[in-house]
Amino acid sequence: MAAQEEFFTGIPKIPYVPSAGAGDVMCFKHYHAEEVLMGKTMEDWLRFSVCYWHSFCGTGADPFGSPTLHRPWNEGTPMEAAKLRLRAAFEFFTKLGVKYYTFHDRDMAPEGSTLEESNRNLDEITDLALELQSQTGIKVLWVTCNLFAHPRYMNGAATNPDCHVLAYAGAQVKKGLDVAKKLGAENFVFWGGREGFLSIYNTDVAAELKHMANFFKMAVQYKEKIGLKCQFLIEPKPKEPCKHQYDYDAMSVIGFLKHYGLESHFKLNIEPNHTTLAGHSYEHDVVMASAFGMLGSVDSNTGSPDLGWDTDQFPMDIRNTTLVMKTIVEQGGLQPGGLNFDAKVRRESTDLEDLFIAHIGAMDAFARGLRHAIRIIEDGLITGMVKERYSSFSHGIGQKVEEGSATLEEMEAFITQKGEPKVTSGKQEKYESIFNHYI
Ligand code: XUL
Ligand code: CO
Repeated sequence: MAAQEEFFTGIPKIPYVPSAGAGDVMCFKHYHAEEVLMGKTMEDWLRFSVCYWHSFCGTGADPFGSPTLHRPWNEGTPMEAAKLRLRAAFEFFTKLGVKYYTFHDRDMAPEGSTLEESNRNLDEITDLALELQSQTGIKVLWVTCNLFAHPRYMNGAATNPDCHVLAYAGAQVKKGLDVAKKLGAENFVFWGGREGFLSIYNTDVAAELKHMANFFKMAVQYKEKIGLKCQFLIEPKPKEPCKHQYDYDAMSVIGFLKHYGLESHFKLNIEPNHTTLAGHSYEHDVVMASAFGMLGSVDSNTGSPDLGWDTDQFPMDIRNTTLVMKTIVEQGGLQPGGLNFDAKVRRESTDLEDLFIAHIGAMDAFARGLRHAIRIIEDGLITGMVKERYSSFSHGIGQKVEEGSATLEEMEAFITQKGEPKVTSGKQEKYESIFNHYI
């Protein structure tokens, strides 16, 4: 196949057609990249990114069946296919109008039989990535190292009981950080799929957590040494592939980072399908991470709450996207993070155009979420009601609690004087009705 060949023939650059009918799914009806809302373009609020592994390496294989997605870029030797895949990906990003992409080291270039060979493969493919980036202006939202697929990592990478394996992971991350610098990645993600345990009987949890923290400290040190400017992110997930993963959810990761003094070097990459696997509602970890000033990026996908595993579906639910965008707008945006579609088309969605339809639908779902969130925020009704609900903390004894200067003796004196508090309605249904008005 010639290098300049088109992979998505017959598909033009996706236009914005707000008047398009319900059946026209190959255009944006809500996402208008350059439209300015609350002082920022939609493109800057949303910072969409396409992920490489699902969209360009995914085959549709599952534990019960063979590949169903036969892609025209999977031809030739692994290195030839890696180059075709990269060209196909850049054609896709350009036609879709997305400025960012994300990848694991091993989905961009095949793993060799030694670290040196893997690194050479990565050098060769990232040379081409750099060329395509400068031709198109498309950038890397984040890079990550795959520290979970190779058999050597079956008992963990940074938490492996054998330091020889931890060292391999360290060497791999060193190269990953070099690649991040070479390609100007804006973030670097750590997702600890094998950092956890399957049996507590054979596991020294305290040792493993300390090793993981020290591993992160080595990464911070090397990042500073090479002058890499990107934001480090940890992606929580409670389970799968491990029975229990240490980065269980946003609060576990925040607690871990603070315990080991790493909180100023990391933020969180929240994936809502992981949040729901942890037993929380869709928006929970986005809200919690943001409350601590640690929401760095979002792996925008969804699960099926009626299933117990990570289905990585494209996010299409407007209520969910509205709640996520409300948090993002309230914190002033996600930069240098973004909304990365860590999502895969279904095994049964076998047409090449399904890749476009999925991304367009999800981008429109987030664009609608953004428009709704901005109406909610600009109207100020819900914000005003919440503010009023906490108004007792703006003066008197409440203000002292707010500032952290109150004592239990003062609480007692206050109650002795004021007696029993009045019950106040939480008005949940009123809030829900008002929220529904905007979507
Ligand atoms: C796994 C997952 C990963 C990370 C990057 O559930 O979400 O793809 O986003 O390793
Ligand atoms: Co993810």
